[in-house]
Amino acid sequence: MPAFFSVFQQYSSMDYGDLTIIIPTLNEGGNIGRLVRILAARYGRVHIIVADDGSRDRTREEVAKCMGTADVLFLDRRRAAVHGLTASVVDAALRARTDYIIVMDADFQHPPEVVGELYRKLLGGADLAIAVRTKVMGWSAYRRFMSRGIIVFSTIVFKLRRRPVVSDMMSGFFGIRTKLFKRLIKSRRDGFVMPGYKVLLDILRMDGSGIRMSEVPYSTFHARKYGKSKLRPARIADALRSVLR
Ligand SMILES: Nc1nc2c(ncn2[C@@H]2O[C@H](COP(=O)(O)OP(=O)(O)OP(=O)(O)O)[C@@H](O)[C@H]2O)c(=O)[nH]1
Ligand SMILES: [Mg+2]
Repeated sequence: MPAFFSVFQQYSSMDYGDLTIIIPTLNEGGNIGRLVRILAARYGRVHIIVADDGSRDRTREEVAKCMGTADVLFLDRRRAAVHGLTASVVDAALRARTDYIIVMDADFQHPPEVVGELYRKLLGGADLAIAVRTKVMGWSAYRRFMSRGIIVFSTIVFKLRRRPVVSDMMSGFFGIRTKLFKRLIKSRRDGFVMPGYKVLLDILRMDGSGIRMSEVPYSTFHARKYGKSKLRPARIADALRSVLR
């Protein structure tokens, strides 16, 4: 049998029923419906939680339209005490009933096809599987400089503190064993910078010892097709908090 055919068979026969994909959203009406449909079509029995922080556009309606074809839960955090990407992901993770979780953005900067690779790493024994950007197309020089700077800074700080480092410390696209994630949330809740958006950094900072990590490289376009960027200077301060807490 040709090699490519056996790889295809391996992928097509995989069961994703033990996986929950968490997607934090804030005004992603132009992206979320298409993303949920693509994930459901590609990953069969996968569970999806859209953790929404009070979008004022049609995000909720777009998710509702998918409910017939996808196993998707709209987690309405409009009235949550703390808003933020990390708080939303933590909230959704506590509701996951599967053994594995993958966290990804709604705006297609995280390619849906990489989800399968991350899941295979988790099934293969990784506690934490991180999608790492090898090439980002479409970034301004300023954005590239800021990203590089904070990656270098966090790597130095983590090495000095004997914390684990990965090649893309700022990744927001990763998979984790649900048990590990819930244990961290319950025992080290104050270790998460809840209004922040660097949940992976928080996890690495808290529980480095002995966790098995694996990386999946990918390249991406960083220009959004729909919707506005939520990148603000306050976010950079939150990222620094995640490095230094
Ligand atoms: N629940 C929740 N989701 C958020 C919040 N801020 C951003 N998001 C979502 O988190 C993901 C990442 O946010 P982005 O704004 O794309 O961040 P980014 O990729 O660094 O910036 P861009 O270059 O503009 O895409 C997207 O799915 C957003 O909709 C928030 O405060 N709460
Ligand atoms: Mg984005």
